[in-house]
Amino acid sequence: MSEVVQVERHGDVALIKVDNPPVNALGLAVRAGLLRALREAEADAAVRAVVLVCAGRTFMAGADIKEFGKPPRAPSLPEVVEAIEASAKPSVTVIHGTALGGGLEVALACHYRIARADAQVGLPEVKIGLLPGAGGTQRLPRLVGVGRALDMIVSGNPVKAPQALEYGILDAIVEGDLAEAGLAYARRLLDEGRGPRRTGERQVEGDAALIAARHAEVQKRMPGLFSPLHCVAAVEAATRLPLAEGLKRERELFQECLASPQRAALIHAFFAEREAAKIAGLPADTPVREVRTAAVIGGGTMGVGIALCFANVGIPVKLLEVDDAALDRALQRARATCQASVERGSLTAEAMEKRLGLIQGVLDYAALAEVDLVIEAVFESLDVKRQVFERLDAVCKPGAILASNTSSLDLDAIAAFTRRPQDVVGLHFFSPANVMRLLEVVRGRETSAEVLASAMQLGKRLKKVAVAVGVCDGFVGNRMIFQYGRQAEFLLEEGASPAQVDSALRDFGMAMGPLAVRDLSGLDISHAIRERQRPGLKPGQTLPTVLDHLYAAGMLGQKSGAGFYLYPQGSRTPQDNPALPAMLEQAAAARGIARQPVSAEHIVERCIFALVNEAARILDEGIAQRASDIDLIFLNGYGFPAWRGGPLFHADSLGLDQVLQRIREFHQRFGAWWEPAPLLERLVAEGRRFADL
Ligand code: T1G
Repeated sequence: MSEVVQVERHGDVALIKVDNPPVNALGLAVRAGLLRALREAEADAAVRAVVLVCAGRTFMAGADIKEFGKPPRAPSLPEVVEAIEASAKPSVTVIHGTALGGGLEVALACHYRIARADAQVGLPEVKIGLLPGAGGTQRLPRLVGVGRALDMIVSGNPVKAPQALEYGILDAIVEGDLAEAGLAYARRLLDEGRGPRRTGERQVEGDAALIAARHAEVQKRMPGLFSPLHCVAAVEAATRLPLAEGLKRERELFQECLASPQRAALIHAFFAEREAAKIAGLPADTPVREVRTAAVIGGGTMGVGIALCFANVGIPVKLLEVDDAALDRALQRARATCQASVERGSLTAEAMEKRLGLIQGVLDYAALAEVDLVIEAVFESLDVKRQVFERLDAVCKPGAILASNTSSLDLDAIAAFTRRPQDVVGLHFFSPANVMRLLEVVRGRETSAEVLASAMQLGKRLKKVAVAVGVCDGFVGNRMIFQYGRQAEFLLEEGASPAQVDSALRDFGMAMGPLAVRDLSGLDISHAIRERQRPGLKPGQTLPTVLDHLYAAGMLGQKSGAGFYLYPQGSRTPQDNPALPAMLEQAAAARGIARQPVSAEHIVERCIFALVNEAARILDEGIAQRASDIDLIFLNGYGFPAWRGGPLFHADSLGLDQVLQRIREFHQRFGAWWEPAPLLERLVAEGRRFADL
């Protein structure tokens, strides 16, 4: 028997144990071992029942995602699953941790399912561009009905054991040793004379109206995504076809998803998230400082959002403001944010009070003397940051981590305001901080390995996607988005309207168009950043001037009711700004160009390739560790479509030779900003991709 699957005999019951760390993925060895163990049990007349358990921290968490895209190797998971269900001997599986994807499909083929109370079960395949391909779309509806099956399969979200018990996925919740619980359950089945109970033999009630409604909903809520609609089609097949044909249809739909470029992109994103936690030169066992208490300086939008990040995971946090009035406003904002979640039903009133109880308003820095970590979210001015960090340096205990939420200021300059630069790190949250998953962890020149490791661990604890970045203007995400936004403004002056630019990029898959984003964040902020950058411009790097016209007219975006768009009576729905065309004509005239129509394809190439070119520079400078880190930043902080894998995965998929050719053309037509990045030229010359770095 292979070591990843072992069999023990307990009287007339065969106990099959899967032991394939870290998550008991159903790789080839596990599939082959399971099938062998099943066949042996089937052939052994002395065996009357089978119990299946997993070692380690979790039940099987699915197929081995690393195998996708490679030639399939028998036995396939459907083959193993069908052998389990067809077995003439009753099988009991005991679930702990997370039974996901193929793991749950194996469990659904077992005749009885019991689980620990803290276990979860789910079919998350849709999140990686697939669908349950080993019977999940056919068996789950037979157990829980079409509606609940569609909820689980289309969302990909797991359900907790008590809910799974209520749904009929589980037969019992058990405690104690997994094997003993399974053996006792099997013993009871045998004593009661209960044999195999096959899910596949159950009928499922069709519901054409429900399926049609879900299909329409998926089309509306998940535009551009390929596999969700296939999930609906597979479940629909279960309502119409006998099991064997339904499984065949499921397999066809699964293969179509497997072949989709979206599957490759989404799996790239899955592994990128796990890769980002690995920092070159930082051993995995680097000691970390535990953050038992935190503090936030500044109760504005960001400060309150950050304070909620800590409270949401149970970390007590002090929120410091300058006076009572400001503090009251901040605490009210925190309450309003939680209240909105309560009204949405995603938070109970009791949980809200518990979280708010963890946020303590303070007015005096002395209150921060014992906290383990302080993060400031004050005004983006180096002078203001200096005042804050000098106070923190004087007050905070030795070993406290001093963090800045600055979005682009020089972290090394900030660290130099203290006598402990080794304890200073950047924690760049993205607004709204309690919602956006991305956290850029900015490593200063002096930041110690321990503080960096502590910050990365804190990021995971806050349920963020933490990506380590170096110090430069804008770090990684904002530095790239500066280029992206600049091209969007140039395109306006060249002839496009804001609506054309934004809809082209929304059609590409961006969550919001670049100009609507600028209006949301405030054109005063854009203007301040640009004025700060102006002295550093290189020869030939001209600036679009439409922003100057809007700024001069007091049009600062949503906050002033007008920017690239109009927002009448405080509406958040952009409308054409009638003052803009004249400004664009003036801007074009100043550049000596006549405005003319611009195609959506050109708009997308100018904006997306600007991201790619700047990312190549960032990689070359070592500001980001790897291309997939940059993809992760854009997937989790800037609304880049996950099904395209991120800007660099997307560039690789287009072919870097094509991308470089277009950048060279843009360099000819639009000048210095389009100087091709040397790394991009090297990769093309060597026939390599960003993924090969
Ligand atoms: N295959 C291969 N490796 C996996 C894996 C998987 N399914 N799941 C996790 N890993 C690796 C991961 O890369 C990391 O590796 C380590 O395990 C720990 O993971 C036919 C087609 C289970 C909730 O989508 O959701 O079944 O970085 O850091 O935070 O219908 O992993 O240590 O080298 O995430 O405790 C469906 C994906 C597959 C589940 C644990 N299953 N995994 O979270 O640990 S498709 C999934 C997770 C399928 C069938 C279909 C999570 C977790 P390394 P981790 P964690």
